[in-house]
Amino acid sequence: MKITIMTLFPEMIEQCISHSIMGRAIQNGIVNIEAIDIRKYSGNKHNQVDDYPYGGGAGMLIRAQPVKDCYNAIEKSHNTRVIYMTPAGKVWNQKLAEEFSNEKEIIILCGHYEGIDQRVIDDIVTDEISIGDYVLTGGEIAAITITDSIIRLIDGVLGKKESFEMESFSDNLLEHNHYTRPRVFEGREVPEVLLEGNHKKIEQYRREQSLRNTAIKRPDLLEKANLSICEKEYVKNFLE
Ligand code: 6GU
Repeated sequence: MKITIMTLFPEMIEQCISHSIMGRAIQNGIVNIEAIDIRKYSGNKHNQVDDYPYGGGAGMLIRAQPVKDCYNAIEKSHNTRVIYMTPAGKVWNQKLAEEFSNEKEIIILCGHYEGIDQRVIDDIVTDEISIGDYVLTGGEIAAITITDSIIRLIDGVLGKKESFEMESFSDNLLEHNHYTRPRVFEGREVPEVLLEGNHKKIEQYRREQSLRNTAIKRPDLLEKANLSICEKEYVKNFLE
């Protein structure tokens, strides 16, 4: 997969993606992530990309032309999806991450200042995405967030396939708790069932933990989760 990020702060992106699992996926050639500096397409010798808003008001806007020229410079297919990072977009979730992880190419546009001239958004953007109901100073951190959530779903990026088959949100349930050595840490013991080696019992215990965690921390998820009649009864123990 190729992800191209249009931004005024390419170093921010490059720094973040060069570590850990994203860094390794790039090294291994599984994904190709490129941050392009919109400022390179300013078209003037001061490298100025912003201007005052028509109609007045606070703040500056990114002009349409540098964004369009930057977009035109990207090698792409005719149907490449273009995501604009904006708090006014659709709120990102695991389902969207799964959907986008099947794309061959994605372009992400990061805004800054008060925004971008609407005409270039109307022209090139296919999807407007937010990462939650709060305001960030720019789209870069949001772009890195969605990029991470997409590429970890691509085959070969994580070690074992099961490492994301059994994780939070995969069935609208949160994960069970995890324990490693030592058996007793500052007086807190590892649950006995995990030490006994009965895999059926362990699986059952973990399922119950997962249901319990979801009922306590994110009861809103239970509606969409796929529960048996028994499990529906079980979670009632943890709901008010
Ligand atoms: Cl995508 N951008 C900005 N600037 N703020 C946000 C956001 C995006 N998502 C939530 N807040």
